[in-house]
Amino acid sequence: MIDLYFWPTPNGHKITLMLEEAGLDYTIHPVNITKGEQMAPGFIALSPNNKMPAIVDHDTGDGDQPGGGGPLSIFESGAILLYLAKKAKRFAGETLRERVAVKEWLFWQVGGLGPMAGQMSHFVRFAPEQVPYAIRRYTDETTRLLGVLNRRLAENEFLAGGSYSVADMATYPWVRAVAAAGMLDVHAHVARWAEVIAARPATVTAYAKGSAVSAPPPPAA
Ligand SMILES: N[C@@H](CCC(=O)N[C@@H](CS)C(=O)NCC(=O)O)C(=O)O
Repeated sequence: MIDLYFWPTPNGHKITLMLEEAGLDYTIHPVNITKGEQMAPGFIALSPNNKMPAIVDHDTGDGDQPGGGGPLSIFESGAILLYLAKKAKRFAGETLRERVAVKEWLFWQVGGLGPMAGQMSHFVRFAPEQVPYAIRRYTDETTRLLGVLNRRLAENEFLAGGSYSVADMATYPWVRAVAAAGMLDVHAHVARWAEVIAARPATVTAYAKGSAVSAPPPPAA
């Protein structure tokens, strides 16, 4: 059983996508980042950078190794996805070249598209003051990165090549988030790829479970 510390943002959805694809048992523990729950000492003990997602795996199977046995906590979405791919023995590429490509595009996402699109969203939607330079800088960089993605997907079905992988699962939630702002209109290959991923049963289930986490409670009877 895996405990998932989660809030329904793109970084959170990456992990539910993978857990659903892999068919691993998990329990969601909401970390309401809009109320500062990521700063609670109990959560920081699992995720020292005080950001979600984080997981705790209670069934690591490494009891015979030095320091092994007992629950294992993991923070940083890229590290979590690579761990889960190893555990599931799936979604990390099927050939040497695909396995290298999975890491290239996973690192590209966590170091590039995620931070840039996140800053764009912050300055466009949440900043208490309008900062035109920041809006332009992060929008331009996100647009450039979508162009990079579009070129890759013009020649490959998925980011690693022919097989769906954790690199796609890391990237898709950010693309889905910016699609609402009309940013895919000029990136036809990204739009094609996003439609394919959106239709996967695991994607539908992952987003349904994720959205339920922050849904308002039903009115009292
Ligand atoms: N590099 C981290 C980023 C995680 C991240 O930025 N999480 C955000 C939500 S999407 C968060 O927990 N924010 C709370 C805060 O900044 O205090 C990862 O990939 O896991």
